[in-house]
Amino acid sequence: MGADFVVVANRLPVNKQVAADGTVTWTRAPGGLVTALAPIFDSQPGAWVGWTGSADSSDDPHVDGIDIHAVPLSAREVEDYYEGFANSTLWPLYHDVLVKPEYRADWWDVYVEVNRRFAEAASAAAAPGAAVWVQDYQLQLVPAMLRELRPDLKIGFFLHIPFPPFELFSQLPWRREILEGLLGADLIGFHLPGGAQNFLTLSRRLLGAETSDAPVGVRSDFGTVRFGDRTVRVGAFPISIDSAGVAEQAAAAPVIQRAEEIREQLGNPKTLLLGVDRLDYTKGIDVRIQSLERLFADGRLDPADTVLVQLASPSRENVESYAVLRDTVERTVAHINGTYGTVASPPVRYLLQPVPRDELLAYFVAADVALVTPLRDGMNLVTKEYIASHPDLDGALVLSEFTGAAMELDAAYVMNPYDPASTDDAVIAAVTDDDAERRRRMAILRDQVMNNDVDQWARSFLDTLTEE
Ligand code: GDG
Repeated sequence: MGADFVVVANRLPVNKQVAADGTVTWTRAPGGLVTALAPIFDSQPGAWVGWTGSADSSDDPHVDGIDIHAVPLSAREVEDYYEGFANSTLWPLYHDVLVKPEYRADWWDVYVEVNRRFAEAASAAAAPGAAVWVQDYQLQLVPAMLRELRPDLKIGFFLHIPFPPFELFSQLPWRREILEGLLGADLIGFHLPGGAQNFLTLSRRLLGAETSDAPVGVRSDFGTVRFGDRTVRVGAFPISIDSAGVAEQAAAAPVIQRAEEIREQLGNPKTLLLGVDRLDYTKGIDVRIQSLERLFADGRLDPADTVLVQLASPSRENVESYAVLRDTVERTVAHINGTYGTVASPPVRYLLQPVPRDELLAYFVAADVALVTPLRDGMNLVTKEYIASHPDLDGALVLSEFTGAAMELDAAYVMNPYDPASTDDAVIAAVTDDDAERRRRMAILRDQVMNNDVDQWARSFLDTLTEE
């Protein structure tokens, strides 16, 4: 039989709970992608192919409404495919080589093997003629492998991270294989037209494929790559959030109350700055903390009435560059608190723990200014969640021009994270501009986020994939 709609992603959208008596139950994980696709799963039978997140596990999760197909990975495969090729080769290469990518043939071999296993699982899950949507950089070979097994399928691919220009991508020893893997799809989606444009250039220059010349638009004016006897479409589909859902959750009385409590617990500072990120070297956590230190040192901000809350969720802790980043951030935080704080009120509050969703929203509501300062980021959903949490138009957003979000949200206080003066000036403007200016900017940002939600993202991609 099989499903008419299949999502293939590195991770399954499930959480495991083990009761005291050992009984295991599975629930839908409340993540971005599963929320985005929930309406589509509700309207037709759908399957999801992915890994549970545990190595060497024979778990076979079941949840309501989605036919789950677990792809098992051994501990060695997690090391070589996930921590190795995906997160120590592709992730840094696609993020401007912020960390030196490692090119290892043994990792590549395992990446190929694991991609094949995902393709086989997808092939088994899909009904004849089904639409299959493959997600992200871990699975770039799946489209071609799946097409080989199942030429009857409509295959889409979406990349959640930036797609680099020719000059960077060409470093990859397996550059042709990756391009050919992606070209197994009927539609390849990127967040930004620039990523799509990079893909067209690479297909032309590295594969000699015939490609369209016209500029790629946003959800329109798709590019094309003529590859073998097929034409592959390439487009920009900027991802978003469940804007109305986030706005509603952020406006709930317990969240508002918790936001007030947070400010009180922090000593009711005049200015509450907020950073929320996975602890990742792309996110520019060090950029904002170093800016704060300069602003204190120059007397432009007063440490007595300014607090920065940095919520950092642990990420990829087995990868060396992440451990290095963690040390740098922790040393800088300690240095600022040691230099500018008092025992009772350190100006930086840093958490290295994931916080529950409602608690996170309360921080969004409480913060006067969100600091989103990545050195490179595909989109950045934290930006959009912060904006959706401010229906009263209070709040201000400092946003790096190197995020995908900056393309749509140029009414933010946009800064260049490589330029300390630009960073400091943006933070100061966001803190000190008068209410009218802050509200003017927030109104434009809100219009953009409330009118372009994740449902539009998913539907525009899938409608383009399935249209005749
Ligand atoms: C990749 C791309 C692209 C964070 N800490 C906690 C927590 N979060 C939530 C945020 C947000 C999500 O995690 C992070 O999304 P981002 O988009 O900001 O960043 P990545 O994880 O790097 O995502 C990125 C995205 O894919 C989608 O295409 O935008 O560019 O890198 O939703 O709120 N949630 C909870 N506790 C935390 O401590 N509950």
